[in-house]
Amino acid sequence: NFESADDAIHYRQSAFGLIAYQFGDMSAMLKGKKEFNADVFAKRAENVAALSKLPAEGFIAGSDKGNTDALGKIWENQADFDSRMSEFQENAAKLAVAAKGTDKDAIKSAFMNTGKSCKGCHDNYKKD
Ligand code: ASC
Repeated sequence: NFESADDAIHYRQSAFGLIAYQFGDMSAMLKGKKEFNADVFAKRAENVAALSKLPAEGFIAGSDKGNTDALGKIWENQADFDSRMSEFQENAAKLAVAAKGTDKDAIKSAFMNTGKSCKGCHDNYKKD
């Protein structure tokens, strides 16, 4: 339980920041901006799968007020938000599985699906 909206906002932003780092590194490898290292990639994907479970707890009622890009719409569409969050977690788990294998197309497609989960929620529920 958080003491305040600010604490909840800080918590979820910390988790998203760690997710973004993992994601950025995987993206660089898939785009050929850095050498693809299967072990590092698999670790990043594992990290996202684990980290994907964290942010939801930080979206407490009233925490659209403060230093946040989260829109109040989240709490008016809680079921949709929750299902998008679950879909993100499922896609991240699938990416972690694919990343343990050697099928680059499967890895890329699982990565794209996870990215779509990120973007889908941002487009709907994040200030631009
Ligand atoms: C990232 C990042 C996002 C997502 C999104 C995916 O690396 O910071 O917000 O990917 O752009 O479409």
